[in-house]
Amino acid sequence: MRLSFLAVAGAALLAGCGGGADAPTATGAWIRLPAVPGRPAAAYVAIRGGDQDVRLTSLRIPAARLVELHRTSSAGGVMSMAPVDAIDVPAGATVALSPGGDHAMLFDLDPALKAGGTTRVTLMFDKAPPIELDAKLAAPGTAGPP
Ligand SMILES: [Cu+2]
Repeated sequence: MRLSFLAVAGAALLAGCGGGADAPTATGAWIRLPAVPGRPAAAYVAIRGGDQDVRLTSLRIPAARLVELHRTSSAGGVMSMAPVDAIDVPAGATVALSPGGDHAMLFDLDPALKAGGTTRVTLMFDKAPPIELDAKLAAPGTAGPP
C-alpha cells in the first residue's frame, strides 16, 4: 500500500517536470565582434517569457573566456553599463538584449571567429531549463541583428 502511494507520487512529480509548464523561448541570438581584437564583444538575443517569472542568470559561450550580463543606464546624459547578477524575464513578456540596452559582454572571444559564422550560446535560467542556440557573428559596428 505504501509502495503504490510512492509510485503514484513519483509519477506525478515526473509529469510536473516533463511537460505542461510553458518554458521561455529564445530567438535571434547574435554577437557583435570587437573592432580591435582582444576587446570585449557583445551578445544579444530576444527571450520570450513562459508561464512563470524566471531570471536569466548567465550565458554560456564556450568561445569566450568570460561572459557577464550587463545593464545599460543613462544618468545625466552619460551612458554607462554595469554587471548584473541576472535579468528578469517576466511571464509572457518579451525581453530583448539589444544594442543600447541590456546585453551580455564577452571577454577574450576566440579571435578565429569571423563575421558570417555562428557560435553556440546557452542561456541559463534560475527556474527554467537551459536554451541552446547558435548566435550569428556580425562585423564590428553592426547596429542591429545581422
Ligand atoms: Cu557591457
